Amino acid sequence: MVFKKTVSTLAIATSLISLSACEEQANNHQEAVASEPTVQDAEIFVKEAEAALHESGLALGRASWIQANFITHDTNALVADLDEKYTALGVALAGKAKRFDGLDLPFDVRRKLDSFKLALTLPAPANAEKTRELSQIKASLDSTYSTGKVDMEGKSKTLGGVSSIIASDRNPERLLEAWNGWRKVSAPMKEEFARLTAIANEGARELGYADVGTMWRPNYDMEADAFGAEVDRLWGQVKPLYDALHCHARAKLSDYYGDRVVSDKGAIPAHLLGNMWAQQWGNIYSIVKPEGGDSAYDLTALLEKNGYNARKMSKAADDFFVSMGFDAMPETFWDRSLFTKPADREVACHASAWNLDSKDDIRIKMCMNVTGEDFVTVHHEIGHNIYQRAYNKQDSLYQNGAHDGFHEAIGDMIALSITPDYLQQVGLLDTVPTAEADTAILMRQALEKVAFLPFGLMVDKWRWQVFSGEVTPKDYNDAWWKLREEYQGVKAPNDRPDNAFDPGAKYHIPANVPYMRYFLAHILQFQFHKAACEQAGWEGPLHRCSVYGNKEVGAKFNAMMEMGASKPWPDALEAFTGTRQMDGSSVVAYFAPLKNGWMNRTKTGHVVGKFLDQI
Ligand code: X8Z
Ligand code: ZN
Repeated sequence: MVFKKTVSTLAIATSLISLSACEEQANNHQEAVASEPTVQDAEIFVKEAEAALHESGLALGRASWIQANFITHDTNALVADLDEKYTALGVALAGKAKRFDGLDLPFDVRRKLDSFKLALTLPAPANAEKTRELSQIKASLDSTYSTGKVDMEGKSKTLGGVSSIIASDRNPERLLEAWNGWRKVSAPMKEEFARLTAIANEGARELGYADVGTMWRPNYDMEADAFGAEVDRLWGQVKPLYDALHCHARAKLSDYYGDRVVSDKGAIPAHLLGNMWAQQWGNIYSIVKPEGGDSAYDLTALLEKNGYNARKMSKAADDFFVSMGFDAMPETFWDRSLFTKPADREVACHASAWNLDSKDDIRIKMCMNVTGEDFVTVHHEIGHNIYQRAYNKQDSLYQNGAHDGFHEAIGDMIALSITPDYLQQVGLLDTVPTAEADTAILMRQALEKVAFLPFGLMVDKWRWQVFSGEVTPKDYNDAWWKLREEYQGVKAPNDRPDNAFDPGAKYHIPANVPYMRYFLAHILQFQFHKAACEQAGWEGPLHRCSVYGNKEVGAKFNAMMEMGASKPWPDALEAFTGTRQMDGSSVVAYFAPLKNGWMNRTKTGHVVGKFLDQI
């Protein structure tokens, strides 16, 4: 995998030359050997196929970078073209890998062969026209999202524009207008999304899977059904915490807006939670803050006060990793990354991290604002870069996360160390607040992290239902809102139009990025954080622990990351945490002072966790 945009599972790799060369080599080889393949045949196949994918990665990688930084008709067409070739190569290799299915093989050969079968996020059938159509649809959905505009108040607004209204406005009508406006952008995506689903499912079936979802789930070193049960188990561990937060936030919103806008029973209308998708609720802190809530610092205000800009925020994230013993980002990172939204062209603003040469040409692409939220996000993105560089000595097929949830958890784990002590050390905070501020600090964190959990879970619950055919296009939107209510306790603020396709208003649906990784990352980052704090000998509450400057923790973290995807993920988890299971109890432990203290004492009489119950 030469190129990898970490928001995508697969290492995108393609080139026409290497496709035909590889096919030719594979065909010649097939003719040369008897019909019964040998271990040596498998080894040769894996080596050649891995090299072909690796080499061809450069072309699509560079084209995708240019397209994401300069979206035009032509850059979209170039990416569609290269993506088509990559998909055809991936499908051909996966098909050929099947030949070795029954063979007893060395561990690495088997692991790599299996990875060919699972590598494509969206496989195409072995049909040139459909492969082309799939790549064109992908490019079209992607650019529809990234260039979407909302006509509001006589102006044409970007997602950033309507998102900042949702984040800061408190007028329910204006919030509703921004919320509905952005969903007009996704309505026209529905037909293309349905067609994409049909083609990719056909591709998955040709590779021996029931559907695309059944092909996504075995990416976690376990059977598809076992993985479904695993995420439900993890959700069961953290659900009581979410229910308590939901109950509290709903009561506060109801007090603030009045019962006519928010009832203190049932689901919360989705436009009032400070985020376009109601996935993180930190922007309504001022409404839901606990007593003494102003004793916690406001990170946005601290950054503004101290003259931070996008580069300075990125430098702070880089410095954090350096303090733990990692090399600083290379010069090219600072020269080639995109840090702020350019005024004169269309770019894909959704934040991402890239590795263009599978060595150290690592970059981020963000439309950063000076906010606490983006400060955390830039740690998230640079965390991806740190992981990419840590595993760059691995074979190309192993240059990936232990699983995709690990990749999403690295930078987030570091951001959990942005504590008052740390902020004081780097000169952002004058005095460290006393323990009296803990409830407030934890509430801010819960609004970001705990609120996210059911959203992280339901997005792919929906997609799995769509891929399996349980939900058909006519029910796309209703099924989406059913899951939103069931897991998040969030409802559409008004009737949805017949043509609505609200899932498409969330980046990862038109961009085809699997989403369960973020749910897993929100479990894993707390597991990593707790393990790191234990390694550091920390004995206080977890939300006050920072591993800033701790080189021993850095070395151990690096040892896990260096493994890349070379071993099943429980091995990587064990290397850092000493345990082989994902476990939600670290989330629960982190928030225990909030849940067991203040949140449990307030608002008795409110119905906790009964979102659908309107009584
Ligand atoms: O997509 C992202 C990252 C890029 S991998 C910015 N995240 C999810 C989202 O924005 O929905 C991070 C948190 C969840
Ligand atoms: Zn990410």
